[in-house]
Amino acid sequence: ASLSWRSRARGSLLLAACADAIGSVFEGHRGLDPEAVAAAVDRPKVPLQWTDDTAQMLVLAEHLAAQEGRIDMDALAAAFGAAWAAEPSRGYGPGAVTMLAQIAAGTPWQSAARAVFDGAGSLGNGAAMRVAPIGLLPGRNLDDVAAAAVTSALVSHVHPEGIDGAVAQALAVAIAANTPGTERPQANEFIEQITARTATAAFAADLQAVPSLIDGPASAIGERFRCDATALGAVPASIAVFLRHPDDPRAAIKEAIGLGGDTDTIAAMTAGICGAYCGEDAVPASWTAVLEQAARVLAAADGIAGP
Ligand code: R7I
Ligand code: MG
Ligand code: MG
Ligand code: MG
Repeated sequence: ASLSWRSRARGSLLLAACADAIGSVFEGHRGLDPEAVAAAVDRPKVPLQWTDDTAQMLVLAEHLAAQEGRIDMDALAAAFGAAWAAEPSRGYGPGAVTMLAQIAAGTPWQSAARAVFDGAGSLGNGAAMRVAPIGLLPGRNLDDVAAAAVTSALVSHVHPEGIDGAVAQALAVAIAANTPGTERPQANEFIEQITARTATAAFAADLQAVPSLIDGPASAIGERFRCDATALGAVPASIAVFLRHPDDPRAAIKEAIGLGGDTDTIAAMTAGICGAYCGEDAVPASWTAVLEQAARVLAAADGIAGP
């Protein structure tokens, strides 16, 4: 039977939220013990409490649902600011805190987003980590997805690499959601569809390295990419792990966390792509049962996927 769009949206948001929670225990650590990672995935710490990645992903999904798939940049920026102000201890990045505090205090996002990192704007992975809902809007072609990803990024991440991270991750989710479950995603084609729509030479080069990392050892991913809180360091690595384990979210999440570094975010982005490909039935029921605000995650998915 073919997967419904709703099942794919639910699978993506649920797995992203679960992986964020499971991966957050290891964020910032390097040289992780594979057995400790496997234990954390197979017997996670209960309840599954997610971080800023999922907090912002839910804000974006709920915004899109309320606006019938459109983005009102002023309202979206205000909603991110309000979510941070309500729960500032979700593990936000330092640039994000500076920017969201300004937005919450009434500074226009146009100046707040541009001011961080000495005026360069953030190249962090924050615009990418929250973007899955854009790849899950029904009836969009890949150019539409890329354009909406740019718009969603600009309220906080104006550096070209911060934007490219959101474009690449949104496209990965969209391509996965449009791949029939009977077909395995093909790495070269998957990457070409993304690089046709990213803007920077850095993203083109790193994404083009991904197909060579599908069959070798996982350690080669950690050697090629920084696996840190930057967009360039995290997004190509996440796509690589997905392409290695498209229909096995547990294996994908173990491998993503095992890279070390930005473990919640890389695991969440990897899992968000897996869920778009596999659908809701691939989410371990034992995880959903202990996931913080699981009903809200499901409602957010249904809100963007439609009936
Ligand atoms: O992008 P952002 O929201 O961070 C997301 C990360 C994820 O790991 C979450 O789980 C959470 O832990 O934070 O927040 P930013 O602070 O804007 O960017 C993240 C990091 O990217 C920063 O702390 C910097 O290390 C790095 N970074 C930059 N470094 C140098 N120059 C971002 N922009 C720059 C830059 O211009
Ligand atoms: Mg986080
Ligand atoms: Mg953090
Ligand atoms: Mg993180």
